[in-house]
Amino acid sequence: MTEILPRGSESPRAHGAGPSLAQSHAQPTRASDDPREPGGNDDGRSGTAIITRTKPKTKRPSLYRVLLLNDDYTPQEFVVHVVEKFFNKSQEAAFQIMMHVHHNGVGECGVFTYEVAETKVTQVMDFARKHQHPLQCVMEKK
Ligand code: TYC
Repeated sequence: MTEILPRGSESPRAHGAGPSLAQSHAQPTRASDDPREPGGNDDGRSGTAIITRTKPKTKRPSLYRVLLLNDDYTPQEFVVHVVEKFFNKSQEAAFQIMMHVHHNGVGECGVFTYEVAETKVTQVMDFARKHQHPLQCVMEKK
């Protein structure tokens, strides 16, 4: 993909760099950088200076925590099984997560992009309902 860039945005920043990412989509901030501006940095021949980007600009997806909520009825063993089965945790890690939820009311099973998180929530809720347990699973934006 090649796109036409506003002047001043031809050096994409690395992920996590600096506070001024917002400027990368902005119009030229100096009149002299605007090719439409008389006396600016225009090449003075075509009336238009074009800078292209060959590398696509990537955007990091938003991330979502998938949480289990405590209740008084779902058996501990069932919760451990759910965490192993849907969040690919070892029995030991799943037990720790279950106990965290049991003691704190809520706990994180994993962090995913939106559609993966939504799928996990649906899978857990369907599985709990099928086994007639009131276990609740939710997602929250990080
Ligand atoms: N509190 C439940 C019990 O004592 C166990 C439990 C843990 C339930 C975690 C839900 O997300 C949960 N049987």
